[in-house]
Amino acid sequence: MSEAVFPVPAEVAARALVDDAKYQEMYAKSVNDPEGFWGEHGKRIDWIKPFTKVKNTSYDYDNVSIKWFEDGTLNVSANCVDRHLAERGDQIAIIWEGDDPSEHKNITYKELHGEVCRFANVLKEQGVKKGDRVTIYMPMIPEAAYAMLACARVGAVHSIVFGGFSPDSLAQRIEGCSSRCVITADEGLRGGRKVPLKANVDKACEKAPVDSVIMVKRTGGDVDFVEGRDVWYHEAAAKVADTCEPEEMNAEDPLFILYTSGSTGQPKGVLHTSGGYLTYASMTHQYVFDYHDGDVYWCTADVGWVTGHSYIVYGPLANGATTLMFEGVPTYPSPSRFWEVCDKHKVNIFYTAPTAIRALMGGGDEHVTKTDRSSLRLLGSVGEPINPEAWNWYYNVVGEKRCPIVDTWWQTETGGILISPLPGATDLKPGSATRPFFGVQPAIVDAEGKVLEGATEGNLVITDSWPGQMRTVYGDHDRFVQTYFATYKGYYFTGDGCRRDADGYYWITGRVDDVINVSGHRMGTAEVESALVAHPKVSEAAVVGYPHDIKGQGIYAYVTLMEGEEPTEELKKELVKHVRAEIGPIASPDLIQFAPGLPKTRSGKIMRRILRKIAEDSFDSLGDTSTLADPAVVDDLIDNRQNKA
Ligand code: 6R9
Repeated sequence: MSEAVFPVPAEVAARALVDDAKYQEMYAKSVNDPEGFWGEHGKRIDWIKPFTKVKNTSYDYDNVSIKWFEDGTLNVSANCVDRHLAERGDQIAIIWEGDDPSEHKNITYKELHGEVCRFANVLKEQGVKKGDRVTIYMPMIPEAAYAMLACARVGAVHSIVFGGFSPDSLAQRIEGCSSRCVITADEGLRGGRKVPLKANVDKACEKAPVDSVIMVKRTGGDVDFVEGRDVWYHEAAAKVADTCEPEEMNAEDPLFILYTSGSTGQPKGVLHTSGGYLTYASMTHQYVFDYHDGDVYWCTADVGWVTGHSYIVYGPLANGATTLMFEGVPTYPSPSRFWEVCDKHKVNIFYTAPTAIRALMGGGDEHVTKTDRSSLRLLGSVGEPINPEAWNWYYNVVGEKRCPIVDTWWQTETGGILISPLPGATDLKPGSATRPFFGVQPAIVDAEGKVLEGATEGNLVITDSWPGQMRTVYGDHDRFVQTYFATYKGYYFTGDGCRRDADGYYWITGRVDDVINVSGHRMGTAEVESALVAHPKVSEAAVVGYPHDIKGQGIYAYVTLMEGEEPTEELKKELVKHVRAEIGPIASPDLIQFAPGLPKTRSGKIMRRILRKIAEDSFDSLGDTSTLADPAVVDDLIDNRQNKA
């Protein structure tokens, strides 16, 4: 097979932290002697009481337990803020770029320290203590980062809920970890449109009451104010000191919970702890992005997703970096926005998602080429497999063939990047996440769990722990074990399919479970189905993903109506609205097909394989349908398919 290979450019190699020989050497040490390797690299962060134990982890099905640096103590916010004050107090920590191009703000490390301390003191005044859970439902404004770091400072565990989730989803997540405090803003601002964050919090709190709601003023829009519960942040902050002693935390004390979708049931609260997570986030940020002092780094994610946690806030700030935080969207006020922001702030490292690249690619090259972009040195991609067409456009047009692309594969569960090129060490192949990071041991297994060697394809597992790995599902360790360690005993199962080529490069082929990836957002088909059947006119629903030009995958819903209900276009619209209200706009079905019956086995199991094929418009290879209870339903589904070419 002839595939394009892009060797490491000489200028990139010249300044890079590691070349290929160094990568090989460090990787070998990291897997042959993890204790020695991580014992050394664990020192990259500041410990209050240094650890003496490095790794204590077991993937044994009967005793899954993951601990790193377990007797060390530290404070994550002190690592991200205080420890930089002496050397880089006046350096910019956060560049904030508003939704409207006329608004931006630079926050130095010294200023960040004052802001985080104030926020921490406000939390304390609201009775938030070490170990308490705090839900954050915020727009992309600096206060979101202050709030995260303030939680870390007082030892509270934050749970961020993306602003695109509905009040019901928010309520579920507040309840799921019994948060007593919610931090929000009056309204968010995205692409010139207002997002009613506080109104959503009010609705959520009808179902999941909390003791306090701290509200940051962003737009000044009209909001309700509940006496005794609500606090304006600016009023509370004016009354507290701008210093606050950081709480001494154990390495294994929880840092945050982040809800994410799986193949079954409701979203899981992925729990990350302090020492190992921060070590791993900061180390991957430095090496994968080849971050050097003075670089300006921009990750376009939202802090509501794990990418925002690890690569806007914790990783970069632990490294004393300058990190850019963007409130808006790629296409507002024009499809040149990303590149205008790169020029305005002289961005060197730019990290975004394939869905954004595809959307901008569709808008035409002139929106890119009319900007300068000469500051750019490195490009990154995350969230889903990047198709070679988008990769080439990103490389040729955006990066002008100068900038390597790091295609970083990882998950909410992994805390940080597991498979990615290192700019100075790895030749690139468009569409491949290439090679494992230090300490990461991927393997490919067949359906029975047999490890496959050499060039092969199968399911991706990781055979041993790394410091950034999630520790448990909040409040449900058994679910953690069943979800990740039961399918292939002795291994962490990623849920992704993967191919390994003759050079040992990894190519992620997408999820092999019932999780779909819509614009880089993870969505459980079961969640969308349960939202649909909650509608009074719906009797049954089955949801699958189908290939979508911009989103990667679109949501295709097969819906069986209650006896006597009319299958109208109006009802389709109503169902879309209903799902948006139940879960949030990100879960809106793209296509709905009314199905008098769903293809089921005689034992009543829906045959999703068939539904996926029909949704893909490739039904001539449906495979064996002989086990269906009523094979005739398939013909009706094909005749009425919604994704006809
Ligand atoms: C960081 C993040 C995780 C799932 C993951 C995989 C897909 C992410 C990818 C990628 C191919 C990449 N994914 N990065 N697939 N190449 N570079 O996205 O976390 O939201 O938990 O999603 O996303 O399928 O399993 P999360």
